[in-house]
Amino acid sequence: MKNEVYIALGSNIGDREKYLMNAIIKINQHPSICLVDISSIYETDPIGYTDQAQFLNMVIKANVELSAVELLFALQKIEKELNRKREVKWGPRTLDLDILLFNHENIETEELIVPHPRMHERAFVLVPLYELDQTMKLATIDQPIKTIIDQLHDKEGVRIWKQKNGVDVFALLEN
Ligand code: A4P
Ligand code: MG
Repeated sequence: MKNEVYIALGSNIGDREKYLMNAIIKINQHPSICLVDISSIYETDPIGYTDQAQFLNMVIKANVELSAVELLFALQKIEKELNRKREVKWGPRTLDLDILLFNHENIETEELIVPHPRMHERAFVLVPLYELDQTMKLATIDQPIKTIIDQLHDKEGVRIWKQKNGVDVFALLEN
């Protein structure tokens, strides 16, 4: 059982890059998760609850030998280990790990909705996702990602912060 997944990472408290990197290290150390690819890191204006600091966001691709809900629990454990507290909905966080896609499955349970219900309206998710797969179509909308990004108002709020081929990021994948 090998499942192909995309996970969104976000941080806007403390050493944001360190939280993202530590999350990737922990994800990659999980015995049932194999990291396949990572996007560049983007600095993004906050969406939803806007009175908070800018985020760093990125997307990773992985193969997992877990069910979707097992993956959710593994990611929530990592969020907790990296000081995530749940206070304000959509508010500041050291680390947010959201499952964007799980194969091509549609999942709707109390604890998990996949594809992530707000991903198609968020440039901070779609821009890094597009970097990983330019041919992908979002099943929910049946449009290429590029077409959706071009129509999004918040895309100006998403700026490259560290290019993927920066030494630091590649060093992670080689471990
Ligand atoms: N849950 C349901 N579906 C999923 C899924 N696909 N992946 C449930 C992960 N979790 C999922 O999440 C609440 C509940 O969602 C979980 O218990 C899980 O069972 P949470 O992380 O505890 O709470 P939250 O972060 O307030 O909600 P959520 O849904 O993660 O928030 P969003 O919608 O991701 O918004 N602006 C910028 N620029 N960058 C950001 O990263 N993030 C948010 C958070 C708002 N604004 C942002 C950013
Ligand atoms: Mg979340």
